[in-house]
Amino acid sequence: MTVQNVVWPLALLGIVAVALVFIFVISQARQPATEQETARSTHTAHVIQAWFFGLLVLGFVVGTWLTLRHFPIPLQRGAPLAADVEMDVEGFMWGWTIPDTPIQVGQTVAFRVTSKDVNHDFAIYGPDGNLVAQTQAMPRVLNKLLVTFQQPGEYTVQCLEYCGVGHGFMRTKLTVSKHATGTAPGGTTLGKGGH
Ligand SMILES: [Cu+2]
Repeated sequence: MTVQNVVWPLALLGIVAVALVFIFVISQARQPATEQETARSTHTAHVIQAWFFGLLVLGFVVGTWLTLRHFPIPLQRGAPLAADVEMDVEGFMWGWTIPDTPIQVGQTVAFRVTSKDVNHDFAIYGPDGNLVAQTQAMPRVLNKLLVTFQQPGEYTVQCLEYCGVGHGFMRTKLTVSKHATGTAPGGTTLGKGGH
């Protein structure tokens, strides 16, 4: 299950919860309170506010730590700087020019990404539908993206930067094959790689 599939029901639940709080508050509205009641409820409100903001700050601190402590992620930390394969990628309205170089599991590919016209975003989704890596494709700029392919299958390249009416169709496939027999360690291809 992708993260998005978890997040949107949670967001929906959150919206419903906020709506229920509003409905509750409106349903509790009645005649103006006496001075004593007002003083008491003001004090209570201050205490609740202090706790609420305290917990909110604590939540942000803990949430930030939980989500950022993985960085730099092991793939980036341990990735070899030398690539097994180099591929020149060019985005254009609306498609991708990518060489037909065979890729095998375990190989590190250096994508040298640029654009022919406007800004695009070169994003690679794995066979499971999860985002593997992405970088901007910009005219007159060369961005290098190192990706070590961990699983075989069909990867989808999709533009992630809105670039006009054809943006949604700006996708193509990358096939990553299993280790072919007769492949030397380090990824030197002896066979055709079952493309
Ligand atoms: Cu686009």
